[in-house]
Amino acid sequence: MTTQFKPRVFSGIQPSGGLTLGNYLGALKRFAEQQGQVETVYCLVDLHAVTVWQEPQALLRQTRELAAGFIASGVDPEQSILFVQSHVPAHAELGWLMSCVARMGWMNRMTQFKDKAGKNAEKVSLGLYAYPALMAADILAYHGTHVPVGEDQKQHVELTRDIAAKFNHDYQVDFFPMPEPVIEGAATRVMSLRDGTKKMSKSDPSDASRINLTDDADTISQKIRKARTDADPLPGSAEGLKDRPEAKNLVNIYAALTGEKPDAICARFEGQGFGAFKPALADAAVAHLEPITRRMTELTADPAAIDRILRRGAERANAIAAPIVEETRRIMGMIPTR
Ligand code: AQP
Repeated sequence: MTTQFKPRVFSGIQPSGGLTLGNYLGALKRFAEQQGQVETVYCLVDLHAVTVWQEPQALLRQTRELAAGFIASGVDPEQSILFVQSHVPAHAELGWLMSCVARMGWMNRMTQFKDKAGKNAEKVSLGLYAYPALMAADILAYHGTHVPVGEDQKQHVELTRDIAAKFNHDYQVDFFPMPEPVIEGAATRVMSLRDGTKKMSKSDPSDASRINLTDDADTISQKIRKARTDADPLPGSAEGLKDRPEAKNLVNIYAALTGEKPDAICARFEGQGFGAFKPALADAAVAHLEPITRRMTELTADPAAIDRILRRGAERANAIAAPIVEETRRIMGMIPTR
């Protein structure tokens, strides 16, 4: 008989830099929308962030800023469990156990590792390579069933399913659920403003490539005005954006911000150049992001209050994850601690 797992949403974001519009549309906005429908567990994954060098003071600041970004985007720390990964030992422990289940061949296929390591694969940390096994543990430590992510993380959630299935098969149990990646909406992959073939990323060396959630109205407008586009006017329907990555990206961002369909946006701006479209996009971005930025500034002014929220979240997270890890150890044949 297969176990019916209680639906539980789990997702995380790395405090590896300031939040971008990509993180907001691909993750935060959707995290807030999931609340109330099912139990929601959201994690600031600092153990993932340190797989590449993080200057300690910057990591501290970025983690608090990320917590403020979650809350300002509508994640309610009462309704959701909001916490820092390194505060809950279950992550590191289950990460090790899951890295003993994952196979080298599976890990070698992970495209994010190849992208991040580039030609430097011999010099990057072992942690960067093992990252997907830790991510699997993050999800499985809560018996997470639904994982809202952007396109870039789909492969890692699929690997989590492979690890869960192998564990269940090897130990003849039905202990871990098969988590589903939830990839929905117009902005599952927001692209760089400088290169429509690269995703918008908080660690891109070019600040002009992204909109940060801390950018003020003038900076947002300027970045959108300077965003790379082609010379053609907007087509009458979204179909006409095929093979025009930069144009498609700007229309998709507008759609995700306003809730209007890309087809309707194209029909409204048909025949007009980006000189007409960009100011409308800048207005929509500023109107949407301004209250979030303001709230983030208020919240980060009181770091002690943020730390209290995160510690309380860690207690709630630990209450779910610790018994799941204890049971994992028992299944594997380790002497119970109690
Ligand atoms: N450009 C994007 N479009 C849509 N979704 C995105 N996400 C990230 N970038 C985009 C989603 O945000 C969540 C958190 O991502 P993460 O911080 O854990 O790592 P990442 O995917 O590697 O994000 P970044 O911004 O590119 O960070 P760095 O530069 O440190 O690697 C995920 O759900 C992700 O899909």
